[in-house]
Amino acid sequence: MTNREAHNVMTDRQDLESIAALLDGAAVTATPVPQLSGALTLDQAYEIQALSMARRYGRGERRIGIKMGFTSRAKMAQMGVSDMIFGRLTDRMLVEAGVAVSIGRFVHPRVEPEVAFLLKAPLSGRIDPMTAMAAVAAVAPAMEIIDSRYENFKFSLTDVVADNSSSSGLVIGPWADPASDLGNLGMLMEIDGAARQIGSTAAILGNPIFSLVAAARLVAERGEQLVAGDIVMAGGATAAEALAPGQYVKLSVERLGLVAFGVGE
Ligand code: OOG
Ligand code: MG
Repeated sequence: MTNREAHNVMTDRQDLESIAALLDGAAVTATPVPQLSGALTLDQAYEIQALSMARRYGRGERRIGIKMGFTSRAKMAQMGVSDMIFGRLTDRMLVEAGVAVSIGRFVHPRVEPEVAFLLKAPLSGRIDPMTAMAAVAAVAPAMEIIDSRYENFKFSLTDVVADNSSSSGLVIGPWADPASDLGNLGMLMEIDGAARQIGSTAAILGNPIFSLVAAARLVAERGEQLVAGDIVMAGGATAAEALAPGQYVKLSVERLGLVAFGVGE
C-alpha cells in the first residue's frame, strides 16, 4: 500500500465513522437527515451500521438479536429495494405488548406484521431449514416498528443498511411452541379495529424459517453469529402502515395468537 492509499483508507474510515455519528444522532434526536450521496459499497454500509451500533452499546444498550428486511415481495415493492438485508436489535427497541409507545421517539414510524424466533442454540453460516428449526426455542406473533432516519422515508439499499435497516422498535406476542408448521398462517393487522393488512406467513420467503436460514448466513458474512437467546425478526409479510398518536394496533397470526400496542403522544 502506498502512503496515498493508506491515507485514503484512513480518511474513508473517518468518513464512515462520521456517517455513523450522523445517523445515530438522527435516531437519538428523532430528526431526519438527507439521504447519503450514494457512493457507498454494501460493505461500507454494514461497517457504518456496526459503527453506529458501537455507539449504542457504548451508551449501555444491549444487543438482543437481529431483524431481517425485504424478505417479502410486498416490502420490496413498497420500498423499491430488492435485496435481503439485516439490522441489529437492542433492548432499548423492545416495546412492551399492550402498552402505549410514545410516538415522539420516532421520526415517521410505520408498523409491519412479522413473526419472531427465539433461539436456544447458535446458528452461523450456511445451514439448512432443519438445522435452523432445531435451534428455535419458540416462535411468536410480532410487529416491527420501523423508522427511517432519512427524509421522506426514502433510501437506497446502502442507505438503509447504514441506518441499521430502519430498526427502531419491536413488539413481541406470546411465545409458542415452535413445532407447528409456520408455512402458511393467516395474518391480520388491524388499526383501531379496522383491517389494514391481511396476509400470510407464506409471503415471507415462502416460509419464515427461510428468513432464519438467511439470517444465519448474512450475519456470518459480517463476522457475527446468532446465539442462544437471540430474537430474530423474520421480516414484514405485508407493506408497512404509518403510525399516528391515538392508534391501537393489533396483529393476529393464525395459531400463534395476538399481539397489540397503543400509540401515545
Ligand atoms: C427497511 C426495513 C425492512 C422488513 O421487514 O422488510 C424491514 C424499511 O422498510 O424501512 O424491516
Ligand atoms: Mg421489518
